[in-house]
Amino acid sequence: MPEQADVYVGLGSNLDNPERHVRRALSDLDGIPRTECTARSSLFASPPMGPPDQPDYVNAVARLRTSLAPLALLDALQSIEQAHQRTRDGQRWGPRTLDLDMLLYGDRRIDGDRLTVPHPGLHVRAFVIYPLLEVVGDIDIPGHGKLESLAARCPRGELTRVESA
Ligand code: ROI
Repeated sequence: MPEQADVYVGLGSNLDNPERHVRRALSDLDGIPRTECTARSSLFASPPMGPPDQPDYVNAVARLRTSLAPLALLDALQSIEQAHQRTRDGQRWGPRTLDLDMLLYGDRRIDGDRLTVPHPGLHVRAFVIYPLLEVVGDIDIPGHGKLESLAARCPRGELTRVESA
């Protein structure tokens, strides 16, 4: 059996029935080869970070158990985004049908051309920190310390639960 890792993925959508995109993506994650979705957070609504002239987001976090290597998993996440009509030609930080961000891959730190892990925005984004806390409880985020202390420095703001896990 190849080595397995727990991976946390952040999901976000704010176009074309965002809640449906997030729910379908959660089941798509379970269909990735050599990968199982072992937990997920509630769904949360959050105002956009970035340009304010776009709809609110639906966000969630999933935990995957996988034996895929980080870049093979990234390929799989990007093909799910594409299957959700995700385009990458819009404005920076503009609206999107589906965003799948690899937040954590075990306790690894990765700094490559295609992938940075822990995700560079993780420690300042309420819409990532609070759903992640729901799934994992308090853990150490490589390079940033305990998740609980990141939460203490990052107010929940207008993040609201739209559906419980
Ligand atoms: N803002 C919120 N609230 N949720 C997101 O998932 C999200 N994703 C993004 C940017 C555009 C940074 N803003 C976001 O990529």
